[in-house]
Amino acid sequence: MNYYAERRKKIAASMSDRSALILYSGVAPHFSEDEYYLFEVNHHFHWMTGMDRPKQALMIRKNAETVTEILFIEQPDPAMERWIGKMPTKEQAVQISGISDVRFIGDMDTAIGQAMERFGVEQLYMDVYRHAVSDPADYNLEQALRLQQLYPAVPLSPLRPLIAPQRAVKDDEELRLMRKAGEITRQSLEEVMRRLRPGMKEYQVQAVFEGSCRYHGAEAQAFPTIAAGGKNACSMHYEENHDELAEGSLILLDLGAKYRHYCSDISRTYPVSGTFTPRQKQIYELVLAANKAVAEAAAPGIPIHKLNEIADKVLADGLIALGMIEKQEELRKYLPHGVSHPLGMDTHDLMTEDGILQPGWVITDEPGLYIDEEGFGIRIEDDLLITEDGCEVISAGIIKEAEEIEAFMKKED
Ligand SMILES: [Mn+2]
Repeated sequence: MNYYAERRKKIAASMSDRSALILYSGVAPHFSEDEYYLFEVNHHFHWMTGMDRPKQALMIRKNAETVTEILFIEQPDPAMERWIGKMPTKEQAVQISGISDVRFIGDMDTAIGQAMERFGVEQLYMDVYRHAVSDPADYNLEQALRLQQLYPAVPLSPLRPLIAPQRAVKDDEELRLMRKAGEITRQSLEEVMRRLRPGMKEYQVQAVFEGSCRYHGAEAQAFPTIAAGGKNACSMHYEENHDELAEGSLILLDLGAKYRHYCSDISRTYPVSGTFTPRQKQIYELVLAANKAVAEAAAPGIPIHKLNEIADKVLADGLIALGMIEKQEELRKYLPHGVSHPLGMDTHDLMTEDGILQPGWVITDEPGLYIDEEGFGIRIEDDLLITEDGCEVISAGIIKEAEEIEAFMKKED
């Protein structure tokens, strides 16, 4: 079975009659002089083809229930291969993607012309996503603007609403990669616990984690590593990681390996000296209880935002009992963020508009409490796979009980 063929079948099923989908893998943005940023393949393109090189494209045409697929790749060029290594051949592209009609990218515009004129395409689907108004257009958006100018009578529709509900549900191959990303993250967090000491710099903790991820086969980090000691944990997106870790303090780590384009997103909070103080443990246990309550509640049919209420209730009740707040509304003082988001190729992955959990979705479970006045913050984040009757904590192997963490750090001393 070819997973990519199965995925394309789902997208084609939701395309209208007499329509075409055109999707490019993209190009690496320019950095400076003769350098380019690392190439990141368009995630929809990779999801639909399994290919991950620049200057490739996919065209799907649908006409009276007949679906035609063409994959375009760069023509292998021996002179270029001397510099960059072997380029995939047509045969390899057929093998990976399951698309039998593979052509060279130089022939793409001819194929577009034929589709538009000869086959009377009346609807065009492209990736026209824009995150912020101020962002420069990415490659697919540029191409959409170009084709819109060439074919002003053919309406352009965003691909995103078709693909988002499908990408939210992970198939077996995606789950295999996500479990592997999670496993590398577990191994690398254990390496961090082995080496964590007072006096280390936050960036050294980051280096231990990231070096271990690469050592175990991850190609990149899922997102910039947060290694926030002490009060730095109270800044939600602290990424500077340049401070020294003090004796008796906590370090909040929010990080994850990326394995073959799939992300893991985990937070753990460790005592730098190997043991939690009673006060740290008190707050830690409260966050852990909220983390477990969310995993307990996550199930098909529940809207993802409902998980916020579940975490908030546990945390607010706890803080009220500790006399830190008087009513639930005051919780925001200690918890400014939501507790869950979908996870996949994107760290904040795609989902349906209603956000109602379905089997096959992978979401995070990340409550936290940030006590600025006491100089520490705690977040515990797991990744959950929604199953038929609840969820599976796919990061269950990454220890999180306070006693387990203390025992692990002691043993490794
Ligand atoms: Mn997260």
